[in-house]
Amino acid sequence: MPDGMKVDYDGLIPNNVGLSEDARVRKALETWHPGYIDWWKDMGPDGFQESLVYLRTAISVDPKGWAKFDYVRMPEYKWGVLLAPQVEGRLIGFGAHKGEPAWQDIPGEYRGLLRRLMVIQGDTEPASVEQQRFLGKTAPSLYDLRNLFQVNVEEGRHLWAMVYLLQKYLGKDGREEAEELLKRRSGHQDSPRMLGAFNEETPDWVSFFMFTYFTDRDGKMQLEALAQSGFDPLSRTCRFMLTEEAHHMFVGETGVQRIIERTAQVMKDNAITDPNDVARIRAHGAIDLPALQRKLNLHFSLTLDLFGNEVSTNAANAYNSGLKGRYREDKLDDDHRLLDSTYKVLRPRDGEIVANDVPALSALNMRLRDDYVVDAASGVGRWNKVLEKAGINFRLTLPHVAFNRKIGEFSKSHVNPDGQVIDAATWAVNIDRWLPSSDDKLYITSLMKPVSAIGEYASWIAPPKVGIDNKPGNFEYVKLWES
Ligand code: BYC
Ligand code: FE
Ligand code: FE
Repeated sequence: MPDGMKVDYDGLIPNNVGLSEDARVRKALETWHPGYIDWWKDMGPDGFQESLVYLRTAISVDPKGWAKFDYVRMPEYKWGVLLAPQVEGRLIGFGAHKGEPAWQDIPGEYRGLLRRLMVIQGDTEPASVEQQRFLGKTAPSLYDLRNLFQVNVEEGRHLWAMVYLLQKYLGKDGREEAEELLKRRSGHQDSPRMLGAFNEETPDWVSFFMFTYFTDRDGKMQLEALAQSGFDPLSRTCRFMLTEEAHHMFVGETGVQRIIERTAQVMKDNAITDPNDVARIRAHGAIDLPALQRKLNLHFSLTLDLFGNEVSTNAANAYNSGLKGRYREDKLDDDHRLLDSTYKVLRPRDGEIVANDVPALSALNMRLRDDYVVDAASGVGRWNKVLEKAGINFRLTLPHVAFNRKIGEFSKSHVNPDGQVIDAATWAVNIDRWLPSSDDKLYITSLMKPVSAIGEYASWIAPPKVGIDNKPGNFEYVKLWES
């Protein structure tokens, strides 16, 4: 294994950043550790802390094989500090410092900006664990239960990733932020998590799969943008986090796909040809496609809010300073400064949606969101392939980006999923057709019964085609009680 890829497992905190020779940061992290474990026990998966879970743990940062699988009790998971190997001679790729050597330390003038970016990133990670805290109690199978917990422990590790950077590079300020990250709570009235979508509920497994498909994908896009950072330790951290993120989105994509497969099977077995024949589909314990579309509409629109305002001086500053780039900045072919270019931003004007040219630097949130929508559409296409093959006359679609928005240009407009600006009355009459209705919620909640026998799956979801780590679908992915 090449140097810099191996992880040191000797101390309390597995790492490839030389913690054993860095007494100050090691001590800071060891001091933070008990509070983290308390947080995990209080706010992590409820009721499964003693179960043995078949989890992957990183043992190297080599993208070709960094994981080892074994049964682990979650509080004993090896949360480590893992950075992608340093690239010799890496240069800053964009903004005012383009072409200068990447920073190994934080330039004094950028402490505030970077602190904010790292704290916001860090805040989302424990937030998602809090949102998913009760889902274990209603898992549709041991396979899905294990996937939930894998996602949860890795989001915990992502918090560690940001806390390490805060503690190492921002001294006392960083230590205070690290403490605060353990204090805020998703959905809490007085000390909520920082971004809107992370204070929403993830009340059931359909939402969990939509969340890991759509919202973890915002994680991917933001991490890709931060992986371009001129602050090299942040870039390296995000590059390794991205290798974990792929699994989270896989869980979401295949989860939704398996719901569709099951619904298609139920329709076929019972000669139901109309996808809107909700009563009959539900009578067989499957999830009707219109309800699935409404869940999709909700989670897609909530996630779009995470890109911030379409026009943002924060984003312009972060780019100009070389701290946060565009999606795949290093693959783009332009001047990487954006001082003279423009970008199209969608806005409501007199009841229409128009595209205005604005300075490209200030439109970077819009641009990242556009890249996100393209990325998110690809999986929807794969879901529709399943419907096409099954001969079902229904297609899932992404709603218009202006639909159901709370942040940005459209936060004060009502726009339907097709992208037409409508009045408040029309919105109110149709909302149950476009977003999960109380009827959907009641029905989906009624399906959320745990299935914990080895190899069995709930009525509303098909088994996976292949299991995890080449294990079959009927592998004991979680030993609920030690035998
Ligand atoms: N909710 O200039 P603007 C993940 C605030 S997900 C509440 O447009 P900016 C994960 C904003 O803070 C990835 N407030 O903002 C996924 C600002 O407040 P201040 C997380 C919001 O900075 C699943 C003000 O409005 N990582 O990893 O251009 C599971 C003006 O806004 C929201 C990141 O987001 C909101 N949605 O853009 C687990 C990367 N949006 O400063 C994990 C780091 C905006 O004026 N963050 N505001 O008081 C950023 O790059 C940026 O902060 C944002 C916002 C893109 C989020
Ligand atoms: Fe994460
Ligand atoms: Fe994630």
